[in-house]
Amino acid sequence: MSSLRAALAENGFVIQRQVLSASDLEALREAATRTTERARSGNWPDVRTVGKQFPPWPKPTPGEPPQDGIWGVQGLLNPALGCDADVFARSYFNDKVLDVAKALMSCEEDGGQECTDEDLVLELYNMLVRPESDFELEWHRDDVPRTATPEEEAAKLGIRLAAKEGEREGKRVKKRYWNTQWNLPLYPDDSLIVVPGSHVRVRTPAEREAAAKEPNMPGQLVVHLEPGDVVFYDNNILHRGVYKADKERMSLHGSVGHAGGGCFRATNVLQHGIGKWIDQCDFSSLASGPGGGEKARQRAEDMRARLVKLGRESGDVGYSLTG
Ligand SMILES: O=C(O)CCC(=O)C(=O)O
Repeated sequence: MSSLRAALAENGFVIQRQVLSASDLEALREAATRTTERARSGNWPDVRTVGKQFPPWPKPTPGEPPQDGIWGVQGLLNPALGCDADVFARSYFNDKVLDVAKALMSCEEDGGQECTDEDLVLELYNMLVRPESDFELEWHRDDVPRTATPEEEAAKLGIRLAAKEGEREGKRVKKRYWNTQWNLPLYPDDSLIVVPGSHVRVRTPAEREAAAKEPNMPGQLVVHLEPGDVVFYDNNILHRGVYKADKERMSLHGSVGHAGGGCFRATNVLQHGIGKWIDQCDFSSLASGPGGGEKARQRAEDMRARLVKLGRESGDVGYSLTG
């Protein structure tokens, strides 16, 4: 498991192949298809609308398809999705996903501690879907605005700028991960593009000067995933999404936190409006069925309780980025 951490530290992402069984995948595709249709037709309030990259996204008028279509569905654990929320919950709390997340948030070196179930905080579970017209995101880091100076960027990334005049390369002060984020596609997926290693350095002059949607960023890598693969990534890696209207996409987009991070993640998580319904979640379906049991249900409840506590302690969190 420390090899996962080493790969994340080096590249800013790590891929695990085939974490879902064929029957999990089948059930998820059915739930995801129903949920996407509901959202496309204007019958789900929390969507990512085409043309807008960051929250808050406008709410559709109930029953009317959002004008320019959608590229994401928010709130897969929201109980208003009925039994589809149970299917999504089973995948969010899947041991194969959470075991990797725990490994990535552990810090066994330098007297640090292993991350256990008791540290986990429920965060986001959304789905990124095929838009009905081609759409691209700008290059970004989730928590650092484009306008950040190299000094501000270095501070956000937890790196030190080299002291020598003219040298911009940052050297990371050992980073402790207080959250991890993943994409788990249900169809072959190559929408996510990253610049490997960019999570531990400030942008180069070429990256700063590049067009917001530069199609050929130096060193960029298209992340190719098969259904049931999962990529975990540092959400401050330089990345973007490119979406084609004629290519099916349903990618489960999750994140989980470590309670030790305190309010550090509050804005990133709560800006998505999850606080409005998280109290109403019911994870009792996890007490039975494949991979389930009382322990799984209790872990989910405890993760939810840690998020509710975070929300209570954080107050008004605002938004990470605009646009
Ligand atoms: O579509 C993707 O995989 C990337 C999405 C993304 O960059 C974001 O949500 O900030």
